[in-house]
Amino acid sequence: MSLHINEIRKDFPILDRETANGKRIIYLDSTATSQKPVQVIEAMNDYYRRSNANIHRGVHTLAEEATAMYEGAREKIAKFINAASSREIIYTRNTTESINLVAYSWARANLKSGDLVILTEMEHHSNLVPWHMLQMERGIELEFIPVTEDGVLELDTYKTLLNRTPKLVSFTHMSNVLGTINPAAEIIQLAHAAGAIVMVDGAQSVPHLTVDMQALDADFYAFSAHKMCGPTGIGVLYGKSALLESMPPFLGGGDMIKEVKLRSFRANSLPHKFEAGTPAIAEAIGFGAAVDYLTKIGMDKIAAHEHEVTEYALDRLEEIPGVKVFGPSADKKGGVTAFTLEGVHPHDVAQILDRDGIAVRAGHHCAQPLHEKFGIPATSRASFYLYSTKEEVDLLVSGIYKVKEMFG
Ligand code: 7TS
Repeated sequence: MSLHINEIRKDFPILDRETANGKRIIYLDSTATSQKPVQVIEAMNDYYRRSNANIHRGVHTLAEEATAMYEGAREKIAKFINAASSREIIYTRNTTESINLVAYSWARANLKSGDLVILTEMEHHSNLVPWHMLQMERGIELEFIPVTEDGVLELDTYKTLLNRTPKLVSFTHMSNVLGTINPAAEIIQLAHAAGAIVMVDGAQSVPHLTVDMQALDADFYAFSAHKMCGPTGIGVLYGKSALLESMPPFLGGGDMIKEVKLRSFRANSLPHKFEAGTPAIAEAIGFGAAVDYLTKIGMDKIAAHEHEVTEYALDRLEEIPGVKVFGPSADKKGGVTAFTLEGVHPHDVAQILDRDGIAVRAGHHCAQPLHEKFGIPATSRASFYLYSTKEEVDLLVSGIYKVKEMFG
């Protein structure tokens, strides 16, 4: 049972547009951000046209409607990741802010000089820099689970590191460069057995896989709407309610309080305690519509489709002399193919592909240490989503042959 790809593509108006030189857009950059279906665009439009008001503070019709829509989206998101309660869904701006919330609130209340935090060598900068900052401020220690040549985590080294009783293990569920899907349940279970709290960067997993908070048992889990057919400007921090209850607030201001005196305040209950100020209301509603959209199609079908396209892309890319693809085989990864072309800078590859309307990203993809590990400054990266097709892979491959010709 595969996806009705032509029907799905019709939901994404942008896939129909052309570049200035009349080329159809071949969008192979969904790892950076996904495209948005009309269902999401219209949900946000309808909200502004019909229901716009501030939330949680009015008794009038519009305020009640806006509040119900904003909170309704939270319920949908909770269900989508099988959280035990929607109180465990904190709206943030994005994955980056979600990780920073944990670093500022939980970590600053719980970590002291010498405490160990375990990360991995394949982290996005957003799961590195907040911990570097805490290291500078607090003197915490950082260790990294190494990445093998094949682009998977060295779990034996992880098990050895766990003997040093880390306070926190924080890792990405899926790499945005290698595409590697890490064995999250196993990593979490081992961390818990060693007494550590676990934070998962789910920026790349939630859009592409079925994730189940209660089965995974992660303590914190972060993701962004914009990579899963939703709008920019909103993300989620999932946290187990007991942990969130025990943490101090992150930002102070309106909405996150129960009561304020001139010299003191009482924090609001979950999830509002962590949502200071007027939030991204239209974006939350768009996020809810994105979750509805993905749910209706079915995450298992989406994952199967992406697997098929990725397997095909890996076969075709590896056929090209001079192309080296990074990361494990298709069965261990999601729809991300980062590659180099011998003798051509990744930026030149991307720029020449762009002349044919083919959108790939080039650079270190905010994973500079990982590129350093592989001894390269940058890669070109083609990535796939539910609307990607094998024909688009074929166009990518022809484009790369063109680049090769130009560079002799
Ligand atoms: N973690 C991972 C694994 C990511 O891929 C990204 C974004 C982030 C965190 C940060 O997400 P944000 O929504 O807070 O920005 N990754 C990419 C990328 O690969 N290209 O552009 C953004």
